[in-house]
Amino acid sequence: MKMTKALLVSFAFGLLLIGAAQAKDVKPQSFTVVINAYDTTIPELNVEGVTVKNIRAFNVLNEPEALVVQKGTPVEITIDNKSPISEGFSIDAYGIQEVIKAGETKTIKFKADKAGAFTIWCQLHPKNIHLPGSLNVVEH
Ligand SMILES: [Cu+2]
Repeated sequence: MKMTKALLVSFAFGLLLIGAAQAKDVKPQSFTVVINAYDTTIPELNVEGVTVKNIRAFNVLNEPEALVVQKGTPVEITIDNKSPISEGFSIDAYGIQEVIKAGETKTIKFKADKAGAFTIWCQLHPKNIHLPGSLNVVEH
């Protein structure tokens, strides 16, 4: 009797472990990346006695800037482009190169089967106006 109960408990525990392992394998990890543009104008700035007028800076960045995922996990990234112009979304190591029009949302899917830190960048515009993002695929 005591033996049977112990067996049942270990069997149930085993099922739980199998269930957890399967859920971990199939469940995709979802991210939402918002591409935002910031247009900053400083009307007047005095630096060490020199006055500079109308300093304009235009920056585009991905929010959040870093995505972290376990190696082997299916990944879904929804990209929401809030920039007033088309933006690019590239991850070279994964062969991803998308163009998202202004105001458009696009979802991409892939399996994170390569470990490492990969730059997410915009292939359409000069790199100096973009703050690049990163995809970090970590080993178990
Ligand atoms: Cu861009």
